[in-house]
Amino acid sequence: MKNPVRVAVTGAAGQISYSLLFRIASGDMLGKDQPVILQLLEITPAMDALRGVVMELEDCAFPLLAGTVISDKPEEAFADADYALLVGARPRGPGMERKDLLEANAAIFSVQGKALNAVASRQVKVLVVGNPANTNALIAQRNAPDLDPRNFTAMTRLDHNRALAQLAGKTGAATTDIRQMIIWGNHSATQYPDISQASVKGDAAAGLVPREWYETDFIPTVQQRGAAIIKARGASSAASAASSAIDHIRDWALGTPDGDWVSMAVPSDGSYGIEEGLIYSFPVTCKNGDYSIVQGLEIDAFSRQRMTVTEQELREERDGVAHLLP
Ligand code: NAX
Repeated sequence: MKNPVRVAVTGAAGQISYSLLFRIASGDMLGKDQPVILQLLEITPAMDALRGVVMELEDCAFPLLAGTVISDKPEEAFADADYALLVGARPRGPGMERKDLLEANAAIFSVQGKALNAVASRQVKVLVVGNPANTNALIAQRNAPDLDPRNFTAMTRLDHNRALAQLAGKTGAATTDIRQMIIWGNHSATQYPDISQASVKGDAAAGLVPREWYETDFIPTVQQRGAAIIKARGASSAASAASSAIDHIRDWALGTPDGDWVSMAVPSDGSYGIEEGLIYSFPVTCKNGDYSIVQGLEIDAFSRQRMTVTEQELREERDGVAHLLP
């Protein structure tokens, strides 16, 4: 058996974590041969609820769960963390403007970025799930100057998986028949789900579905899926978000399959003309615990326009919290 790794999760008493923690502890994320120590962060008023979650984790008697730490202090929860899944965030309250939401979260993620910088493993892999995920990841990254910026990512894998499900449904295929889906940009309604590179059982996806369906049904359905779930369920996506977080870290740590890629929001290196430093979702391949942005894809005018819209939104979010960035 391998030595245990430390996995920090914030917002650990929330609804995504209620699904996520059990999947991590059962080995779905890092493999059935990898013991884990969970290091769980919550705000002080949620510590009792968190103790209840830990009781349930104990009661599962997971063979791979080598320990559990709970804390309301980021420096304790992130100590020597190999992975940090930043799920907790400030939700939008009544009367709260987008700007207020950005600022409230900037405060949380600057504190957490500093704590990661101080105490986490120097190789820590960070996934931000809490919204606005891309900009929260940017804030955490900028507050962690001693860590490699490439180790800060945000989650667009749920959008990627939603896109796979929509295309599979339309073409009567299985999601596993689809390769090379892309989500570009922000995890928000401006994201651009792009099927121009995708194939279904080896055939170009764009040739299998009507263009009109793609533009007026597929793209808005994927963009608005989160809102549709809130409307139907009365609560935001939780199990699917947890499942996608598992997928994101698993593929980053253990690699993507040959001939395919996944979508991850990562610091732009200027690829495809996207402003350097923005946390922007790209197609990536992963190997040996590292990712590379897929290069050389042809971008037509339709795609370029949508990629720019979502880039512009990320610029505006960043500029909205510029006074809080070091
Ligand atoms: P919940 O409100 O159920 O849970 C959030 C938890 O975070 C709460 O228990 C809260 O006490 C805790 N928390 C708040 N501030 C904290 C802090 N400073 N440190 C530690 N913990 C803190 O929300 P849940 O449904 O679990 O969603 C969590 C976040 O994921 C939200 O921001 C949500 O918008 C976001 N999502 C992101 C998705 C993505 O694809 N990137 C999809 C799903 C989800 O909407």
